[in-house]
Amino acid sequence: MRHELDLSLYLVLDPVLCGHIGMEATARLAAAGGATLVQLRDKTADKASLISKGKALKSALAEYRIPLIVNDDVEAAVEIGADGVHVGQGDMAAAAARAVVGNRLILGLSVETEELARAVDPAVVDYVGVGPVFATATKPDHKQPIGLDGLSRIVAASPVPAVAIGGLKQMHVASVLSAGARGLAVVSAICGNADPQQAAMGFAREIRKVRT
Ligand code: TZP
Ligand code: MG
Repeated sequence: MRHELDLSLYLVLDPVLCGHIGMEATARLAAAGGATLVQLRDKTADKASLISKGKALKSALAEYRIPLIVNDDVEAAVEIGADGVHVGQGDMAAAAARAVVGNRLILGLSVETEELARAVDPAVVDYVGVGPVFATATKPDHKQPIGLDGLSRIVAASPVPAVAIGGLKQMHVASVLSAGARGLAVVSAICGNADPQQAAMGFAREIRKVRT
C-alpha cells in the first residue's frame, strides 16, 4: 500500500529559503501548522548530504505522520526510506522511476502542458505537479506561467490528482481549488515566512473554509 496521499498543503523545502531556521525546523513547524506533505528539494546538495538531510527529515516527519517526498533523485529517495519521489520532465522517466521504487512509494511528476498531462499513465504516476501558476523567483528558469486558466485546463487533462505550484499565497487558495487542483504546493510562502507554523495554519484554515 502506498502512503495515503493528501495533497492539500504540500510544503516544498528549499535550503536557501529555509535558511533562517533550516529545513528540518521549517518542516516541523509547517507540519504542526497543517502541512499534509513535505518535499525535500535541494539542488545544491551532493548525494551523500541529500541522503543525510533526507534521513533526518524522514524521522522528524514520522512524528507528525506526514509523508516525505524527495525531488529529482530516485535512488536517494529509496536510500532515505522516503515515502515518495517527485520527478520532472528532465529527470528519470516516470515509468523507470516506478520500476526503481516499486509500488509502495508515491510517485509525482511535473507537467507543464495539457499534452503532458494527457500522456500521464495513472498506473505509474500518483499525482502531477502543475505550474508555475504564477511567476516566481524561487525557480528562476521557469517557463511562462500558466495562470489559473492554464491550471484548470491541465488539471482537466490529467488522469491523476493535481497539486498546483508557483507563486502561490494564502489568497490563492480558493481560486486554485476551484480550478480543480487538490492542493497547493508552496515554497516561499512558508519557507520564507518568519513564522512557518502560522503561515501553514493560514493556508490550512483557508483550505478548510473553501471545502466546507
Ligand atoms: N516548480 C514550479 S514553480 C516552483 C517549482 C519548484 C517554485 C515555487 O516556489 P514558490 O516560492 O512557492 O513560488
Ligand atoms: Mg526535477
